[in-house]
Amino acid sequence: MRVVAIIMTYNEKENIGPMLEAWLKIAKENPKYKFEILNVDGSSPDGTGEITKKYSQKYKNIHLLSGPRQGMGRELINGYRYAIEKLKADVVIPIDVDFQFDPFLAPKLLQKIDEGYDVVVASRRVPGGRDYFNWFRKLTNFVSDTLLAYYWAGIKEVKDHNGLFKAIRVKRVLDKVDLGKLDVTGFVVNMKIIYELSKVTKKFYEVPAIFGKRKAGQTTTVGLKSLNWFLKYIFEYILQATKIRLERSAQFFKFAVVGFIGYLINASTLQLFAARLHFSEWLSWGLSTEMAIISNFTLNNLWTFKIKKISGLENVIKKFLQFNGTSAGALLIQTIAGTIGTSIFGPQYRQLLLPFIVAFMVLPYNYFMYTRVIWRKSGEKS
Ligand SMILES: Nc1nc2c(ncn2[C@@H]2O[C@H](COP(=O)(O)OP(=O)(O)OP(=O)(O)O)[C@@H](O)[C@H]2O)c(=O)[nH]1
Ligand SMILES: [Mg+2]
Repeated sequence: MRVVAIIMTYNEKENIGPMLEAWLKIAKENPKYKFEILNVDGSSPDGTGEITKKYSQKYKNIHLLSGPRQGMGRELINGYRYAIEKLKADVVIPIDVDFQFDPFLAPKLLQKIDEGYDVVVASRRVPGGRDYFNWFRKLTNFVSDTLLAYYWAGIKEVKDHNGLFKAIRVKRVLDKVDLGKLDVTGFVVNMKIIYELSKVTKKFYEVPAIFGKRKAGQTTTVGLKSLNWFLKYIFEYILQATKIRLERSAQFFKFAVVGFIGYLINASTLQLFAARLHFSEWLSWGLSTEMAIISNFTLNNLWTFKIKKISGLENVIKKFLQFNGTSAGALLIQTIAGTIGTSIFGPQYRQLLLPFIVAFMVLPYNYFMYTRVIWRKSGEKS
């Protein structure tokens, strides 16, 4: 397994050497993984990149990605891309250079990846984890992490959204994320990536981590010293959290509308087949349910999940059959319960039986299938 550590730096000449040494040591102590060490440096004027360059001449698994300072967000995305495309990463581990996170926690994160988790976060918000923030940072972190990310945006996969240090599986996880969409500059990038990842996997894990004091050098991003940057980052955080909130409610709304249309189609075709065309009872229930399934699939594909729209005839057919597969139970339940119900109560109760069956049998069944399928199949949301 190829693991790429992504070390972010801006003016960190005191820290970069010890951090590279630490990763060389981790690589030596954990020979079961193949480590590549990538320093993403925003052309630090203090010569941080020069130090990495010297190391890279001596160690061929040390790499430097240097470019103009674009802020943590954009540069981290460049780092992910470089790790995936150039260094062929199976797992990426971004980390701060200043030893606030202990890099020697990495093997523990990797162990959880080996166990099958896709995103393993070094977390200060689970028992055993903690931070040494001052009151001001505690406050800003509470607002951004707990209020904005957890409650407002509703990202409940993890409790700690703002740390950089985490292990992310590439195949079918990070490579499914549209990195171009992560167009942010500040530290909100960490929350945003957790959100994008939550669309492709539910396999998150938080390993307790202690976030200590910076080992050397000075803070580069947040702090009262750079009030402008600070306000800009906070504003960006509020904006992004709100965007996520809206995206989620819009999707839920569309999903509900599609379901309602499906119901109307179900009810009207049931009436048509059974009362007008005098099809047999079970055929009418079965056919009308299938009509609703087709409508739900088509509208959800074209509208609700437009972003991830399935295209290409072969793919559409495959997905449709799969969708039918998970709906087979609903089809059976509705056909059997409908036919039996009508034979007991009489055909005049058909239109009353339908909502009853949908609400008390089909919806609970779908919910069960949905959660079970998601839990079983990692990285794939059908
Ligand atoms: N490439 C790049 N790295 C950056 C940039 N800004 C900050 N970093 C790095 O990102 C990491 C986190 O920044 P820090 O300044 O430590 O932010 P912080 O941990 O919130 O602040 P402190 O608690 O004071 O350390 C460090 O490794 C920085 O060197 C940037 O614009 N570009
Ligand atoms: Mg720091």
